This record gives sequence, structure tokens and C-alpha cells, in this order.
Amino acid sequence: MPIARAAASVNLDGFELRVLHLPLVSPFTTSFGTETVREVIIVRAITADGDGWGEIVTQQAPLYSSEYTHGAWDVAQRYLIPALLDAGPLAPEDVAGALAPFVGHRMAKAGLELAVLDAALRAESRSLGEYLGATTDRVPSGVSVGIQRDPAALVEAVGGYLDEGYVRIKIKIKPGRDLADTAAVRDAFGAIPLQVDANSAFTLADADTLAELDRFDLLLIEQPLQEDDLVDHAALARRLRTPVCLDESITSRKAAADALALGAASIINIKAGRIGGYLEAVAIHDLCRDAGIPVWCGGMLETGIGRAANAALAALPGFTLTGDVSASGRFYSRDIVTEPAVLENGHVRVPTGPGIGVEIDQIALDEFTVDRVELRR
Ligand code: OSB
Ligand code: MG
Repeated sequence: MPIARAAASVNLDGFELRVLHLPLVSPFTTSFGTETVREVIIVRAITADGDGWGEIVTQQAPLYSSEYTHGAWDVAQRYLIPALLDAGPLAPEDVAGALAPFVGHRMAKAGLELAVLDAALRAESRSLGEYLGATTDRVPSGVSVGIQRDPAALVEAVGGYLDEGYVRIKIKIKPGRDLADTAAVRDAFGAIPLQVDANSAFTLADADTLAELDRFDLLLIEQPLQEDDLVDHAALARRLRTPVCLDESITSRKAAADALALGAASIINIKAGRIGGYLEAVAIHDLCRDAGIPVWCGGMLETGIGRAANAALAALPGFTLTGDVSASGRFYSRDIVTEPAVLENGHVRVPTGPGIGVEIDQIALDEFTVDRVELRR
């Protein structure tokens, strides 16, 4: 279902952007690198009726995608924010159109759109979940586990998350850290819901190795090949019994439609940041639901702002697979919202308050801020 009822327009007075450095509880390693501190941009939309909050999920370096923090910092101030401040009264549904002339930079656009959406919904006392079309009040919680020192350390890490109650495990893999890591987790924990994420680290020449993953009965393999490799993903999908799921390649609703038409994926990871916002996320959800394609909600180590919004998105009916919608404590010992998401019987609650439904912990926000700028109309 498209958005049932549009939100009212807001009169934007300006935006505040902050770069935050949030320490992670433990290093997070993927095929593209290791993070110990989450660098992220927090957006505050300043309106006559109050503030709205968003998050730009870029990482410090362009390793996951072409976007990165200081690129987003620049494009937001130089082009995107001026376009929004020039647009006059703006409904959340108009943000993407106002930013459409600027190619790419979807994470930056998504963070700005979320801030406008939050401001508009708070002004109407309407929750993001209700607005997007959520049909449940809590969502099952999966966890993304980084590459560890060795398979034994991975088993220990996974065991800890299972003890906490996470209902689905995703492990990161890369060439040379694939079959043995997956086998170790299967051997240790039996038939748990398990999937792997390669973050684009393989090529079609690795198809024989990837086909060996079939014996582990995985829920899916996520993004084995590069972002542009749709045709190769289709070729690989024909070789594997394990369903191929795309993350990095799905940059828009159009990219999702193309990937499905090519047979490059049978499952899609929806991340609002990667595709330019929560409205585009609903559009991909609707497309996949009509096509009978399961989707799940991915994550980008969000702070409590994006984490609350992701829980709302994951509560839409087409999200039939468990997402990377983990508790805040999975990544942070201190979050920037007053009630960080917690795990309750393997689930995370969908906030019901106005807008994203969480309040900012201003002291924590200030403490983690390393750069700040305000742009006024
Ligand atoms: O590929 O899903 C990914 C984190 C940063 C960049 C890319 C990815 C991830 C994760 C973490 O896997 C998901 C989460 O936020 O829990
Ligand atoms: Mg991924």
C-alpha cells in the first residue's frame, strides 16, 4: 500500500547538522574494514512548529558505498539544504522531488527527508509507524555479527547473542573467511536461522566456493558480488541453491525492479539510507510484496534515531524475514536517545509516540558531537 494519508507541510526555518563520534562496544569487521567508532551525521530540521530529527548513515570512508561522511556533509550544505530551504512550505512527500535534480547522494537525502518527516509527524502527533503503514507493535530482532579473529571467536560471539535472545544470526564473510566460519557456527548451534553477508567481496570466479555454502541451509547469501554486478548476480543465483539477497545493488525502487527482472535476487534487503529515504523504502516494499519477493530491514549501525525509524519500517507486512533491527546495546553503551531500543523476548518495540517516537538525550548528543553547523533560511 502506498502511504495512506499524506503529512501536512512544514515551514522550514533551517537545519542543524552535527558529526558525531560514537564509540562501539566492540570493533565491527566486515569484508571492507573494521570500525571502532561510528562516525555519523545527525540532522535537526528546524521548523516553526518544532524540530525533527534524522540521521545520515554514511560511514567515514567510501567502502560500503560511494558515499562517506564528509562528502555528505559537503553536499548537504552546498546543494541539498539550500534546495529544501528555497522550496517554500514542504510536505515530507515533496522532499525527494525537491532533491531529485542532484544525482546520487541518497544517504544524505534520506537523512534530510527523515528529519522533515519527523518534524511534520510530530506537529500532527502522528507516529512514523502509523504513517508508513506498520501492522505490528514489535518486530523480531536479528543481529549482524562481524568477522572475528578466528572461527572459535565467532562461535563465542554468536553464542552471546543467542543467549541475549536474538532470533536470527547474520555473519559477515569474505574470501578465505567463508566456509570454515559458517561451518563452525552451524556445528556449534545446529539449525538456528542463519545467513551470511559478503559485502561485495567475491567475484563470479568464486562461484564454486559460494556453491559449497549450499550445504549449510542458509536463509540467504547477501551481496556476494559488487554493486554493479547485476548480470553476474543473476548467473550466480542460477548456480546456488542458497537464495541470493541484494543490499548494496539496490539503490532505488527502479534498481530493485531491474534486479528482479534479471533474476539477480530472490530476496531484498531494504535500507532507507541506501535508497534515499523511508518513502522509497515503502515503494520497494510495495513492489516486492506485489511480486511475492520477501524483504527485510537492513541496518547501518544506526543511532537511536534511525533505529526507531527502522523498527517502524520493519513493522510493514511485507517484511516477512527478520531484519538487522537489533537493540541499541548491540553497538552502543550510550545512545543519543532517552529510551534506546532494548531486546524483549527477541523482539524490538515499534515506537508509538509522535514522529520517530523517541526523544533526544541532549547531553549525550553534545558529548559525542565533533562538528556542528547551522543553516538558516
Ligand atoms: O552490509 O548490512 C550491511 C553495517 C554497515 C554497513 C553495511 C552493513 C552493516 C551491517 C550492520 O551488517 C547491520 C546493523 O546495523 O545491525
Ligand atoms: Mg549487507
